[in-house]
Amino acid sequence: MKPSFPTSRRDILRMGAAAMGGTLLSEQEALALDTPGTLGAPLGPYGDRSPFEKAVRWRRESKTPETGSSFTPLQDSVGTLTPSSLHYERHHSGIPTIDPARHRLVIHGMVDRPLSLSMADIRRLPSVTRTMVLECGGNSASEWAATTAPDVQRSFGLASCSEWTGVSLPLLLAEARVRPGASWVIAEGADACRMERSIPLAKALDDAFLAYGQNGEALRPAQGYPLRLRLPGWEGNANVKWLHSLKLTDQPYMARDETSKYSDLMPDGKARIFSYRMEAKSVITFPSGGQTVPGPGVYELTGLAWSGLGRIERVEITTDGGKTWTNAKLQEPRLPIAFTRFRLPWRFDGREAVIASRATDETGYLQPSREALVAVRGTNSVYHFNGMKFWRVRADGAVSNVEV
Ligand SMILES: Nc1nc2c(c(=O)[nH]1)N[C@H]1C(S)=C(S)[C@@H](COP(=O)(O)O)O[C@H]1N2
Ligand SMILES: [Mo]
Repeated sequence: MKPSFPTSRRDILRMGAAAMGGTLLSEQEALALDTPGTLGAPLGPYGDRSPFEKAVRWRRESKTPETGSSFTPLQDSVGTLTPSSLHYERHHSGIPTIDPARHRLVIHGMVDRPLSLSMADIRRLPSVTRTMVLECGGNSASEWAATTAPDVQRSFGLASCSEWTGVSLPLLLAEARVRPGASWVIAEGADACRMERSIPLAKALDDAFLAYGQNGEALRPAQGYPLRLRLPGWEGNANVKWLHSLKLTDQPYMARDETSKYSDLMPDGKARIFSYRMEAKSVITFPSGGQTVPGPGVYELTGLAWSGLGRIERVEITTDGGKTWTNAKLQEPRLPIAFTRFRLPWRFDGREAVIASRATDETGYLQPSREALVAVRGTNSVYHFNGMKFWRVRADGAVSNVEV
C-alpha cells in the first residue's frame, strides 16, 4: 500500500507532475497566453489587488451593520500574515472616524503625573514591533454546538496575524508614575459605546503596548485608528481600539464586556471571569470545509497554528479520524503568539478520510479534543473554544465539517 504521507522526493514531485499533467505546451503557445502586447494600466498611488482575486471577509446578514463580526478567509490565506484589508473585524458600535491631529490619550487615576498625549507625542517615543495573532475570545463559538460551522472562515476566522508597531505601555506608565496600591488599568475606547476593559496592572507592566502601526502603515480604521491597546496572547476584546483613556485604579470596573460578555459560564452555573489568555489552537485550511480535492493523488495538506502562551512546538495531523497522528513540518521562524503555518504531503487515495490537526505549544500544552474541552467546560460557554476541528474528505473529494 502506498503511504498516506509520502516522504520520497519522487512521490512529492508527483504533486507537481499531476498538477501539470496534460498541459504541456510549446513555448510559442505559452507566450501567446501572456498579456496582449498592449500598454498596461498606469502606476497608482495606493495599491489594489488583482481583479481576479476574490477572497473577502464574511459576515452574517444583519439589521445593525455597525455591530457584529466579520471573519478572515483563512482558507484563502497563504503564508503566515493576514493582509490588513482582510483582518477580521469586531465592533460594538461602528467604526469611528478619528482625526489623529485631534486625538489624545489620557493616563490618569492613581498616578502622580497624569498625562495627556497627542499622537505626535506618542509617535516621538521609542517604538516596538511584534508580529502577533489577534483572536476574538468568541472565535470558534460555533464549535461548542453539535452542528459546527461548515468552513474554516466561519469556524476559525475571528483570528488574524499582523505586524504591530507602537509604544511600550510600561514606558508610558513609568512616565505617569503609578501610585502604590494601584493594581488595575481601565482601558476605554473613543467609539460610541466607549468600550471598557479592566486590565491587571501586572499585564500592563509586562508586555503590553499601544499600537499605531499595522503591517507597515498606520492602523486601519477598523483595527482602532489611530491607537489601540495590544495585549500579547490575550483575547481580542481586551485589546481596546480607538484608545483614549487609561485609568489606574485599585479594582476592576466589572464592565459589560467582562461580566455579561467575555466570561465563561461553567457547567456548575458559576462563571469564569477575566479569562483573558488564548490557548493553543490549530486548524487545517486545505483541504477544509467547502473545498473539493480534485481527485486521488498527492497534495500538500496545510493549515495554521498559534498559541497565546508562546511558540508552537509541534503540530500533528490525523487522516484517520484521530486514531494515528503524524508530525507536520512547521514554517520557520516560529514567532511566539503568531500564526505558524504547518504542511504535510498527503496522498488522497480516493477513500473517505477524516482529517484534523492538533497543536502543542512551548509550554507543553496540547490542543484538546472537543470532547475533552466539553468535559471540563460544558457547553454553556460561548468563548475560548480551542478544540480540534475535524473535516471529512469524501470519496468524491468534497470536504465538509464533521457533525459531533
Ligand atoms: N473600542 C473598542 N474596542 C474593541 C472593540 C470595540 O467594539 N470597541 N471590540 C473588541 C473585540 S470584541 C475584539 S475581538 C477586537 C477586534 O479587533 P479587530 O476589529 O481589529 O479585529 O477588538 C476589541 N476592541
Ligand atoms: Mo471579541
